[in-house]
Amino acid sequence: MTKMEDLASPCNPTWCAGCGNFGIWGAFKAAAVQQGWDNLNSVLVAGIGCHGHMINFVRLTSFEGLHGRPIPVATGIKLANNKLNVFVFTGDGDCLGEGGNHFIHACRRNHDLTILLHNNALYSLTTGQASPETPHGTKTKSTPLGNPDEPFSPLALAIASGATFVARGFSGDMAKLTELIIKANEHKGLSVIDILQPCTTFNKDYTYGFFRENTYQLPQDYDPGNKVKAFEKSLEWTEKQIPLGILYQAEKPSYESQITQIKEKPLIENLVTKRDIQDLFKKYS
Ligand SMILES: Cc1ncc(C[n+]2csc(CCOP(=O)(O)OP(=O)(O)O)c2C)c(N)n1
Ligand code: SF4
Repeated sequence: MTKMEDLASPCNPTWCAGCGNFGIWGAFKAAAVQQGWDNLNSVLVAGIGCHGHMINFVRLTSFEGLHGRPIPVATGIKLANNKLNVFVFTGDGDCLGEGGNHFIHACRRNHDLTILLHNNALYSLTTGQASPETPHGTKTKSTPLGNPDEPFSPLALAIASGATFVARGFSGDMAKLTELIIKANEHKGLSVIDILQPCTTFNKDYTYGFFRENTYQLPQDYDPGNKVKAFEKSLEWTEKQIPLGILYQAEKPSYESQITQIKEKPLIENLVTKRDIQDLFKKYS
């Protein structure tokens, strides 16, 4: 059993007042308590950015990778011990810019990971430059005349690349986000939650008010098994028409479930034995 106090870290959050990362932090901890995630059954991996500080504020086993590289680290952890719940905390810059290649191939391989994509549409830690999610025309420090690039939908990319659980949450609705995090972790395969996360310091467009006014929950009768419909939904981003919830879910063998060497038991439960490999060297030299 995990209690809220077990997750309390000696470090107090350093995020700015009102930052959306607080909501993600609260939702993740609530999910951990409900599900009993602890140091023996779960690992958190983060990239570099404001989002990455998350692992300093939750007392669970964690690893902060290089910028853009939390997914390959998480993949390695999952392959070494496929019994673990492995959570990736990543930013839109980290996951879709620097780490875009890793994201695509993790989706394609359907690795059994839960990716929490803190999407504030900026590179915030480095003081608000344009990211792959910044709207066209937005003035930032790196685009003082207006962003000439178009953003893309991370959820459309995830569906097209082969992810099998694709959802969107809002950090301002912790209760719903907690549910999504639990469902994403229960899903066997690559789960991604695009989390709309206000950056109160640098993003003056994507505010709590903007998201409250412009998002809606997918209705009860929405069928997440319909891939074409899900793709259509993933491209919806207009006034009052930003869908929240599980857009797409499919059952497909995860990468890990197909690796025969870890079918019986995790890699780390195998005994390490010493072998003389001199004959091999001779054979191939
Ligand atoms: C290889 C590398 N490139 C660039 C940086 C500088 N850098 C650190 S954080 C960051 C942006 C992070 O943006 P995002 O992933 O969106 O996270 P946020 O801060 O918005 O949560 C950059 C460019 C770095 N640390 N390493
Ligand atoms: S800069 Fe933005 S994302 Fe970073 S802690 Fe402050 S409000 Fe949050």
